[in-house]
Amino acid sequence: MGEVELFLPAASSEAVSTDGKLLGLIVISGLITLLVASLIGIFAVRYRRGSKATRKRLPTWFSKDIETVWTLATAGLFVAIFAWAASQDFALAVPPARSTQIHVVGKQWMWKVEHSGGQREINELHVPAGETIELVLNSQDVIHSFYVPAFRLKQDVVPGHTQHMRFNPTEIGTYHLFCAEYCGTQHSAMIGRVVVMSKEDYADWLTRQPEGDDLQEDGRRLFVSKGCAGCHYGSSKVRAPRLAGVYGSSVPLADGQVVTADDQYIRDSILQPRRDIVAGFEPIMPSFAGALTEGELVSLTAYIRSLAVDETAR
Ligand code: HEC
Ligand SMILES: [Cu+2]
Repeated sequence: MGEVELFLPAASSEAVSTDGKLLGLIVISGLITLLVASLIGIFAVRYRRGSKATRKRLPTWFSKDIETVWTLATAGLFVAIFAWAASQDFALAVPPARSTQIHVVGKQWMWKVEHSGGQREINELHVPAGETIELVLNSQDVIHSFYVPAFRLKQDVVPGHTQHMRFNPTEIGTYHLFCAEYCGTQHSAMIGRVVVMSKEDYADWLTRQPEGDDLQEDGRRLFVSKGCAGCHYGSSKVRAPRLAGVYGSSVPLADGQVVTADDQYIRDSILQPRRDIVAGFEPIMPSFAGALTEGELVSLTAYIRSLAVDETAR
């Protein structure tokens, strides 16, 4: 970082596979260019005006066959390249069995990061090498784009949507972080750095951060202070669904649909409660749009997620 680099470092396994694809494309196009250029050269010399080369007409079926073969060959090549690249993209989209989840909120004009232990940082992201990292991205205002060239990864962050971005950092070091979507006058200042550390250094770094409440604890407090508990705790007189075990389950809705309660669903339930009404309940939950910051939503979701695991926390 700092000096001008000709070749970007490849600091994640995704970077290695992306570079592989790029190299593959360059080699294939290079070989084809070479083939076409040399044929042009050879034919230009061989059939130049006045040369004694035979110029007999070929039967039409022959040129038709050649035409068919090379059309099919190039089409096949394109499909093969597509399948190769798509399979790698699909592999990226599959949630890993185990990952370190880190929440990132983009806002004009900074990246706010929250580790699951409650550690917070701004325009910096510390991650351990050799683990699958899953970033859960949200935007508080406009469209931003989380871009780490050394990982060859870029993810648009659209307000109202929860985006996931996964990578396996491999090389210890410090790398550029950019916002790659014009998001207002200070867009160009929305830059930061990603610090890839060894597992031990990362664990050490986490303990050295100022004690913040962890996200679950933060969420539990908000759940009470924002009035959610008044309806959702078992002792309430209002009929509202219990939230223990909801996260990750299939929720039947009043309109007959069944949806999976993931981050996006929890978020929509809080911000647009009228959209997905749980079957058997009245649509009495008020919308909390504008009343909660992105960070608070992240904490509330973390709390509701923790209820799925810990049944005693009702
Ligand atoms: C006035 C009572 C009331 C308040 C306050 C309230 N809720 Fe609700 N909530 C409900 C009811 C009733 C439902 C079921 C009907 C629906 O889906 O809108 C519900 C549904 C939900 C669901 C979907 C549950 C499921 O089983 O799929 C979530 C998640 C949720 N609320 C979270 C919250 C959070 C977080 C807060 C505080 C920020 C909150 N609620 C505040 C009454 C309330
Ligand atoms: Cu931005």
